[in-house]
Amino acid sequence: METNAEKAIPLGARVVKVVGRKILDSRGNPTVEVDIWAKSEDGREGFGRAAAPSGASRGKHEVVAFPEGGVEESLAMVEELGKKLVGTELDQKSIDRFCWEFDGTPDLHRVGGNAVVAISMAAAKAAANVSNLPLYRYLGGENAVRLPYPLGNVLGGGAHAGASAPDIQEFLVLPVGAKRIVEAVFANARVHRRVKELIPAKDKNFTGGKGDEGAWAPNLGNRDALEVVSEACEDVSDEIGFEVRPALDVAASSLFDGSEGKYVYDREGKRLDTGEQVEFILDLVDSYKLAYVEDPVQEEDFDSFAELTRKVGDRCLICGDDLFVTNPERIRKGIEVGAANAVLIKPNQIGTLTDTFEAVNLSKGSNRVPVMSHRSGETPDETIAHLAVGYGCPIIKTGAVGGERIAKLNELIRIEEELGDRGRMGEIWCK
Ligand code: 2PG
Ligand code: MG
Repeated sequence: METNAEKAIPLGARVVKVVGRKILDSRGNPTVEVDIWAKSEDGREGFGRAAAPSGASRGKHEVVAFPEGGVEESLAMVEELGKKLVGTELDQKSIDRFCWEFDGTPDLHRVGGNAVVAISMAAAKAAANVSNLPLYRYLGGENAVRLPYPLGNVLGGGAHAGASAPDIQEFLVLPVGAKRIVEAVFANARVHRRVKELIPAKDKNFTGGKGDEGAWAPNLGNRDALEVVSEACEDVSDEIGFEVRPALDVAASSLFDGSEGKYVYDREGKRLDTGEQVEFILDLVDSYKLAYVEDPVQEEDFDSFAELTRKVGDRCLICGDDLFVTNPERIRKGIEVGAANAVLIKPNQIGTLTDTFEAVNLSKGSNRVPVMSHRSGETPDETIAHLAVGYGCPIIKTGAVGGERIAKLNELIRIEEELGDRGRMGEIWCK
């Protein structure tokens, strides 16, 4: 599939101005926002603004978010790069290629991946704006009518919360039975609320604390946390009349101690070797009817990903985040060995929309579900909602509550409204 941006529809538009600025992310850290103005030959003006998110549990093979001098140095590079872009054609591939060439490093550490992704996304939004189309429609054309199922984080630990929270990073929910995005989004919010009501039975001192993504961060072990989330899913499924299933992001690279080759569960005082880790995950998948497990093993272990996919891939999505880092080369390697049946898509892991789109297409072409995703540090930027619809990703992982998370969810509700009768949910097969 080619997108309009890929086909480089001759907009006859050129970049007029590029401005970068430092803004706050949801953790209170600085990140980069970029504005791009453009104008077509017949005088149509366009504007695009995009901000980059930041991860806390970053994959080893991601591009580098900021240069050594941090956001300030990145912004100085954006100023220089932006001047060179002025007057050039507003064509996604050329702009993305130019960013790579200007940076000149294999991991974008000179300009910073976050600045590059903000430029790339702002360029797409400016082009959509010149074309007078919403971004999802500009990217995906007439066929962009499928809404993604929202995968929402309701309870969390790991690198996103304090030491007494669970070792597993994210306990998520996927409303697999929803017929509309608006139902799906409210189902997740309802589970989030129900989880809060259920926690005190297991954690008497729970004060309502949350982690980075708005998920509750109680003093609970992994199994207790899963009991709570799965009970909340059952309660809410009964109330609303369609199924919501539990899911996990184990973020296993954060647990892995490479020197010992063991997965260290600090809170529970457990150390598992690779075989035991795989057994542990297999048991959780069937005990809790998990719909999705992300990063069940560490980022270099393609073989264990393949083993898990072989064993439970018919009933559960096994998704690679740190494993693939949205990198086409690593996805190709995964395809060769049969690792994973879903691929997390985080544009800032790879730097540009051109690379992101290639990652999505490789995933789809190999029957892997592309899952568009936020980062733990976010802004109210809503671009990934459009990318999910425009690129036809059947799932979007973007939290359940919180301003920077609902910015994406509410945008999806608006897109669904705009699509009217043509809108449908995407196809996932872990139902
Ligand atoms: C993840 C993400 C998002 P981070 O591991 O999938 O939930 O976390 O952005 O910290 O990498
Ligand atoms: Mg992850």
